[in-house]
Amino acid sequence: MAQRLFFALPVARTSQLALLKLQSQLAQAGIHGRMIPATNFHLTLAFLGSVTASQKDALLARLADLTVPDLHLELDTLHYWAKPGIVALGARRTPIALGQLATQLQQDAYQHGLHPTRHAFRPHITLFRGASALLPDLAHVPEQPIVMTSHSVELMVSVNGPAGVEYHCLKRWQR
Ligand code: 3AM
Repeated sequence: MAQRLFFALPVARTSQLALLKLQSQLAQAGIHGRMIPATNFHLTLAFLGSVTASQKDALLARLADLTVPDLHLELDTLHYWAKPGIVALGARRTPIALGQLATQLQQDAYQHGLHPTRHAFRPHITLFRGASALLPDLAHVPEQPIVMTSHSVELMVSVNGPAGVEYHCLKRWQR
């Protein structure tokens, strides 16, 4: 059976706490939508779409020696994408190593018949889905960047559990 897979950076507990604080600040400021639970916070590098067992085995063999750089990112700006109603915390500046890693994984997917990514990589962590438009007075939120450091990349599977979508790590590459 095929699985819905994506590559992501996990979010460390300290960053999760800062993101939860920001989420409640945004909710109090009037953002209505589904709050993403902290266990689902992640930074997507490449979405692979529906992947069969044999495609997954081939992917894991190809990427067995994936090099994970030290990744350090300042999350300092809010994004709002109207169609899915996503409110996300993003980065004004994409570190070169992070952009290269995302491109490598997206190109690998494309070259092997998996989901093609058609838009430029914009690192972000989704905080709300199905949200109403951002209020103008949130232009200066967050007041302080949330610093994210990562030493690992994860291959994640998205499954529909009883309480909604759940993400589980299938494989982790450590620096
Ligand atoms: O919350 P984010 O955006 O980080 O990016 C989407 C999502 O994470 C991406 O996969 C992640 C886990 O669901 N994604 C989902 N559907 C997608 C699609 N059809 C998609 N990316 C591109 N096209």
